[in-house]
Amino acid sequence: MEPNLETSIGNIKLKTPFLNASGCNCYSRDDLDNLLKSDAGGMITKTMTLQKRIGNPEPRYYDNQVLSVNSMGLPNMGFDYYYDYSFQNPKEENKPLFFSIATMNTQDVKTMINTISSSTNNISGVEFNISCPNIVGKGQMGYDPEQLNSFLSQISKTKLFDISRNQIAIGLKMSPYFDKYQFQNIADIIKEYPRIDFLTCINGIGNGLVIDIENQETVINPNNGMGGLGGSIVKPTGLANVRQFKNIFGHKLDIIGCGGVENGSDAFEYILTGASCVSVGTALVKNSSTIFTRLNQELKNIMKIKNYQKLNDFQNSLKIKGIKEL
Ligand code: RRO
Repeated sequence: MEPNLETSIGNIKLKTPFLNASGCNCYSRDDLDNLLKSDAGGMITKTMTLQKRIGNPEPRYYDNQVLSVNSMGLPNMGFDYYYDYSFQNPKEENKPLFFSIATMNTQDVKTMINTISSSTNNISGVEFNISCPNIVGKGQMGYDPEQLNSFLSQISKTKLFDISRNQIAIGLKMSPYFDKYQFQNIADIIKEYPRIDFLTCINGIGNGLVIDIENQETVINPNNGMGGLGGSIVKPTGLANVRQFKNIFGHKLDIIGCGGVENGSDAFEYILTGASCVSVGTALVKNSSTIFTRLNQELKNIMKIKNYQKLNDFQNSLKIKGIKEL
């Protein structure tokens, strides 16, 4: 029998665990239509602000065999554009559509989520991006626990948080953390908001510097040539972040693994570590949305070899070397 790849984010069901990572191939209607037609299990928009933004000067994205670096600066078409698009994608017929929402301006966030709350028919989830590494003059909320708590406290009083989990999943796009105590500190805040269904771990590792040695210059222009890192070099950090938050939260929320997923075995690793879904960033930009067909097949092939019928047969079952199971 063919392995079954069905999974869920909160109470939202997906046919396969793969989504695009926000920011990757999801800026325009054409991009979103390509995702809609693809074999991804779900799709998410570019992080949006209330008003359209053009973002940082180019060149602002670069990739090679092992990494990507970007300082896009949140270019997006503005909330109304994506909200209008959502009406082309009725929930029952198509794949779940998630909205990625920028969190720089809480008043604007409230305006956006009030509109979403007035008609949730076409939107299956909202992911608040608390971790953009590239906004000039703004640190990441993900690294500022007080600011995060104040933001969550305000938005948790809006209508969005009263909508049933069956209608809409609510999540956070997380910064990458590196110190053991950071995980617990951030989790202690998130625990206070039990309506949060999912965390997406991780956004790019901020402010990396990639150099073109031939020209002795940076490969991108904004932010003194520094930007968020993605691609296969960030996979160990992504996996560790999924693991740490899964250890803390258990079944209380779902985790979407993100960072360096290029093939089925990368996805297998994330699910083994505790992820329910896996998003694809750099590898999607390098290929196109047809990558999802290959990823589904490769994950199924691994499951067949290992005799797993469904994701739950191995999800969150990572063993620690040298420790015997009881
Ligand atoms: O647009 C960007 O510069 C950007 C965003 Br909002 C983000 O969340 N992560 C990233 O690597 N780039």
